[in-house]
Amino acid sequence: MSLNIKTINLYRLNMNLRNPFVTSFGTVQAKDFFIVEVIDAADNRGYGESVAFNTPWYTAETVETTKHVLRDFLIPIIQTATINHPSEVTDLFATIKQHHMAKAALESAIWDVYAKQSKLPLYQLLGGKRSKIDVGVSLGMEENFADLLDKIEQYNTQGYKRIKLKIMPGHDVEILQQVRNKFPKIDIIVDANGSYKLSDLETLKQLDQFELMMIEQPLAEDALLDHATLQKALQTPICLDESIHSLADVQIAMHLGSCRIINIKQARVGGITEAIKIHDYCLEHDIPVWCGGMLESGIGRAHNIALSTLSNFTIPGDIAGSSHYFTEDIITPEVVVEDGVITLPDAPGIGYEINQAALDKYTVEKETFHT
Ligand code: OSB
Ligand code: MG
Repeated sequence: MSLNIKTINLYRLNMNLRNPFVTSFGTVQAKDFFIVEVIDAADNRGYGESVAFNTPWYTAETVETTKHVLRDFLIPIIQTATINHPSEVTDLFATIKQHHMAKAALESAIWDVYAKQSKLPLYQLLGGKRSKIDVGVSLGMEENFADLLDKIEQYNTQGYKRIKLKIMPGHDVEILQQVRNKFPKIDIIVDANGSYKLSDLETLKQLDQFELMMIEQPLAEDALLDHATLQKALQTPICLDESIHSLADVQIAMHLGSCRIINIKQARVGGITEAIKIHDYCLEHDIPVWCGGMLESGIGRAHNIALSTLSNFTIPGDIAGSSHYFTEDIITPEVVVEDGVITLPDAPGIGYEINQAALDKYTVEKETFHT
């Protein structure tokens, strides 16, 4: 039976983060993004979120490219297609190259509406067997180092299972030395967002002394060969984030020895179907994975939470509670983290209701498409 999608709504939202999020590539404060709403003939509503920023500093996509590709290419494909299962959507989009974040926003909404039609929680439909996931938090850089130490203390006390810290050249060894002096035992990931070069090898080697869980994306997005050289010189496992756009990228990285761990962001790999393929491949090849984040609102977060119930997500993801990011989220209930654990809601689909008043309040543009 076909999904029978009748309407697609594209909402553009502006939501401010409670705190500016500072990384080596820039600062995010005002979030400008899209929510895709897919409505079927029985008025089931599925939701997805686009995660690209206004500037192409994380990867190449932006809010404007997302809008262009959704309106002019991806939505028209869905308007004329007959879809029997959400896993068909990736193939339907194959004539459109890259633009994975735009694809994922629509694909994940179609998974949600299908789960609602099937009256199943999305995580169960995806094959998740556990209803609780362990989570960690990703902390941006702070101008004042004492503030960073306070935040680490605060999130550690709240029970987050591990802390991720952003590093960049000139903002690394000394900072980690002080963090380790104060917190000798906590689990730490560092994320460079591609800010180092292989010529920084001597600095990167010094990070081995801090017994980090991993170094995330030390080198540039396309530097798979250099990552392989670096991994051979380091004890600390490398995890790739920006470099991984597909299962094929994972296969190349593993063939070269570019990393030992994969950060899966469904939005970066074009949606849930590709994310599951990567998960399954990594499970088969003994490569641990974890779920990354893009400072999403509750809708994108709910998809990340559902995906994280799959068995090879053995490392806590970057999935903090709603209140870490926003004063008010657009879902209800909001995402709550208790002792570093999120309990999955058991309602059909993403399992969280839309907070319609909040969605309306943050919407600055809305466009409707019919099939
Ligand atoms: O590199 O993982 C990253 C946020 C925006 C863009 C890239 C990254 C991040 C984070 C925060 O580290 C993850 C989150 O809390 O959503
Ligand atoms: Mg990262």
